Amino acid sequence: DNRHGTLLQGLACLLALQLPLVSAQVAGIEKATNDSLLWGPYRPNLYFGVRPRIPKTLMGGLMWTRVEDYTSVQNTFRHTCEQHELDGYGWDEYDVRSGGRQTIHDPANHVDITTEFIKFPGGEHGGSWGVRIKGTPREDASPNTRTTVLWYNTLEGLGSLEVQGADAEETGVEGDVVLKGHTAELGDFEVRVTEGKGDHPVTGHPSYDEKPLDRTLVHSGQVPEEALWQIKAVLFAHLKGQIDALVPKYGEDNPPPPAQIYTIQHAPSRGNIHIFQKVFEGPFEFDVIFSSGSAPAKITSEDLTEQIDSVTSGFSTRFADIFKPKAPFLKERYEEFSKSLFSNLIGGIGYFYGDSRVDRSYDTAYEEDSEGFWEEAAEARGRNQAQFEGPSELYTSIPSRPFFPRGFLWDEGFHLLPVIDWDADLTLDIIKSWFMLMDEDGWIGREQILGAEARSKVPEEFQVQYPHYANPPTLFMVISSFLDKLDALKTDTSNEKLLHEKSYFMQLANREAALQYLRTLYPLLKRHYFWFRKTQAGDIKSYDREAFSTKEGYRWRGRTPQHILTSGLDDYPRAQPPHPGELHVDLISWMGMMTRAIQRIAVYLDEEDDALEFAKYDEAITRNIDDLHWSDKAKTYCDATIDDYEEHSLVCHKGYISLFPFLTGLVDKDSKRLGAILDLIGDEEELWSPYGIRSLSKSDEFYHTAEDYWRSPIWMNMNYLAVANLLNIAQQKGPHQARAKTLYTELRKNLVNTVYESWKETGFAWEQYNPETGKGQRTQHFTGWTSLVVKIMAMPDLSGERVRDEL
Ligand code: 6A9
Repeated sequence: DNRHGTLLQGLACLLALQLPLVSAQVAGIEKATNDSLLWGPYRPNLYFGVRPRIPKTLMGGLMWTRVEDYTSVQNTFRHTCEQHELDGYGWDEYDVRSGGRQTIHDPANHVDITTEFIKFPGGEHGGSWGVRIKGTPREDASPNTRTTVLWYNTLEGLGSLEVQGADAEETGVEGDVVLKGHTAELGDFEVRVTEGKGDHPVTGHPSYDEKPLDRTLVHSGQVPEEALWQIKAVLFAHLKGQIDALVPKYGEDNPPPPAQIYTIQHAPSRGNIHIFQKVFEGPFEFDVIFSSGSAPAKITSEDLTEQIDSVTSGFSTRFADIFKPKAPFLKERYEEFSKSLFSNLIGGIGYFYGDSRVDRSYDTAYEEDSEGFWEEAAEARGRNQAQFEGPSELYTSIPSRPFFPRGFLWDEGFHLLPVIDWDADLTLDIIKSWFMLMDEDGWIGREQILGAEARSKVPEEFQVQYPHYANPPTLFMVISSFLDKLDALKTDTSNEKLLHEKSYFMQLANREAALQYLRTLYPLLKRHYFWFRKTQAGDIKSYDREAFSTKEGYRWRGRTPQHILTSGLDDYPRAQPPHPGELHVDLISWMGMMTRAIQRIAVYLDEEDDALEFAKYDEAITRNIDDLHWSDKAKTYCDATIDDYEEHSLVCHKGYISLFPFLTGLVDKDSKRLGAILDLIGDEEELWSPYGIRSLSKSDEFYHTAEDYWRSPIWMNMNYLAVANLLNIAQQKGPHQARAKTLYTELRKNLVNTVYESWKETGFAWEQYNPETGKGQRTQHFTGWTSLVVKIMAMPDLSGERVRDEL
């Protein structure tokens, strides 16, 4: 009837009113999160470089060198992070939202440099920022060590950049220099390079009048865009021109001193590249301040001073709340260590933009379905069928600033496990960025080498990505962690820790925002999941066993006799020779982890049919892990292959591979295999070492052989999974609880000490650790998954010792 009708109409009105309200709130959350993440040291390949998360835009960077002789400048000129040239560098404290402090120890230049980077919210264009650059001569430096410091800004794409009020007729600028600019995304802005503090060399050379060193030199120019990231080469060419002009003027036997000769021509104007140079003698300090035109006020050096203090103390408080190391790591030094590792992880986050090389030939050899497939595939790769694709963008953290400053898919899932405890919104943004790279089929490239600058670091033969190559789906672990947090918040609103973190958990604290995020992501997750099932399926028809009626068996594509790079465990020993019928136990385990994660999301989103389907796969995968991969003889999980008699046979090399069902959380506390798994972990003749779990058993024939990359060394990502799963077993009543507790306690202690001792000794985190000596090895400054030790320190102490000796 009528009354009923109006009521319903009224209700509809209310709903209509309410819905946009909710989404406006969600949109507000998104804007706030985007604004505070817009700027950052998002060029982690540089010692210090800043840019916004905008494709073609304003960038900045820092360069320096000692200038005391004519010859060493080539080798001591710093810009991009390189291995083995510094005594340690990185963020002691860093928060993506507010900023932090980096310290750089440069022995060859006899100087320590700090970069204190601070963000200032406000206005319509993502706010302002400032960086304070300080140089302190090292102990061994002579008191008049001369340092040349260069700051530069470049502009890609449309917009303008012009030095304001500087006179090219002068010999430099006294006081601050201001660069005015405009782009569509950033609006109007200025970059101010302050006069700063410090003495300048007075050389007494007759050229000094022409080239005095007590002011800031500015050189502006217009160069092709491809040249912008190669600024060092551009600058060196320019300096050479300067030297060629200056030297003849004063004669070969009386050239201007190095501090003077290595200076740019003062020529401020407009252009897409602006270099600012200062020459100091002894300690120095100056600021570079970006003020957004739409922000209420320009930022001053005083603002910067004030904020540096408050950001530092804010960071420490939050850090103590979230990651305070638990016993036995109570000494102050562990907290400092933990802060540094974590800060380097999030201080290493970068924004990348550019094209990439993909081979989309779908060459039949890439089906890898015949014997000898790897030779055919190698030939197909040799036919160079790659094309440029994109450009695309990626917001991600990276394994290592000097060596691999770019995104790696399975590394990223590990990176985000600590990051999500600190800043859930940031984490969700990074996950989204990765899933946006997915193609129509559901593929995401394993290694993201976007643009010419990123490519310049990678040998040609490693640049091409193939759309049938996978990499472990670790981002699903992070999504599970997000759901854990949502659940914890729902059941325990008094959970102080989560509430404290609320400001960085807007999508968590706001249920509607969380659901909306998951709903948007879900189709992509599904596409990726089904891409895996289809493209990495194993050929289990050949296994003539009833239990294998379901198709759950998997094989990594892209293997060669010596490597399965796609598995992430590059040279781990596998079946020989490769066979198209082989099945990989690590892959089926990843599939199990992924299936459980996506099933949980489906339940969350009330996708009931999907949830039922995933539950079926989960059951079959769990069963087939045992049926296809458990060896009664070796008492461990193994890869499978087809032997000479065309029969299913197991290939057992004890090590990380054998632990995979356990590492991915698929082995229940009551499993009858759990005892054997714990035996393997704890056996000193097999995987156990005083420094962590070895990648391959000491008793395996391939231990320490060939490249010895994943054939003995201790890797922190796998050890993290081991310690986390031991903890899980240790916290539930069950037949193996006590054993798990002991192993957990010992392993946790060993891992932390290994990374800590090496960090203390060398100043760096390393890619892996030696199982015999505990020393860090391979890539230096590997601040990627090695940072998981931050989470390990914050895990509970289950030792039960009332009074224990602190380490
Ligand atoms: C080749 C060399 C200047 C190898 O951490 C990234 C990856 C891991 O995903 C993988 O599991 N690392 C591990 O086995 C490093 C891979 C680096 C490849 C770069 C080019 C650069 O030469």
